[in-house]
Amino acid sequence: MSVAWLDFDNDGWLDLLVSSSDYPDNQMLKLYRQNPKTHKFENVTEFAGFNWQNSTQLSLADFDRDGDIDILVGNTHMRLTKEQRAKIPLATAVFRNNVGNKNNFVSLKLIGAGKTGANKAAIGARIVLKASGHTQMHEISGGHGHFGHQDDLRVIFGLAKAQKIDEMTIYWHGKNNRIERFSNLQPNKFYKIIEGKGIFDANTGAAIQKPTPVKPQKRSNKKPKTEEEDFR
Ligand SMILES: [Ca+2]
Ligand SMILES: [Ca+2]
Repeated sequence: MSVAWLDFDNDGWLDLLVSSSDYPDNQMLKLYRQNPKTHKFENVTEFAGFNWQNSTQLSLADFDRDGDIDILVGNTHMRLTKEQRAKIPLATAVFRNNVGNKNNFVSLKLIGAGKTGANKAAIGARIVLKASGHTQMHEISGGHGHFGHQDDLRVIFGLAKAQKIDEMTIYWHGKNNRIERFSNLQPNKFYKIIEGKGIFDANTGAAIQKPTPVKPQKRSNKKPKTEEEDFR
C-alpha cells in the first residue's frame, strides 16, 4: 500500500491519493479531496476518472508541464491467483490532470550550492510559502515507502485565486543551513531557485530576485504561536 499527499486541484489544500496494492477486496486507486472549508476528505475517485485496479508504485510529477501534478502508477500481481492475473495484466499508466491548472500555481526547482551549502538536489530543503493569508509548506524528499515512491524534485504549490505570492522562505538543508526569503512573486510561473544566488525564470533564465538572508531563530519548547513557526 502507498499513499501520497498532493494538491491535485491547486486550491492550496493537500488531497490524499491511496494506492492499495492487491489485497483481496477489489482495491482501486482512490483520490480524496480535502474540502477547503471543513477540511474533511471527500472521495472524488469517480470524478477523477480513475479505473485502476491493484495499484502500486506511485510517482507524482507535472509530466505535461502545465502547472498541475499528474500521476504515474503501476499495478501488482503479488497476491493474485493465476486466473486473476489473466484478467488484470501488469501495466503502467499516467493520469493527466485536467483540473489543477484552472487555479493559480507556482512551480519551483531548487538547486543547492553543493560543497558550500545544501546538496545540489536540495533534498531536505523546506519551503514555506504565504499567499492570500494562507501558509503552505513542502519538504523536498529523496524517496520514501517500501515501493520506492519517488516524486519529481520540482515542487508545485496550488495558489487558488491568489494574484501574488507574498512571501516564500527556503530553509536549505546542509552546510550553513541557510535561510533565504523572497517576496512579491508572480504566480503561474516556473521558477528555478539557486542557493545563494536567487530566483530565476526557469524557461528564460532571467534573474527575478536576489535572496534576502534570514537569521535562524533560536528553537524553544514553547507552543508555536503562528502557522509558520509550527512548520520550522
Ligand atoms: Ca486540493
Ligand atoms: Ca500537469
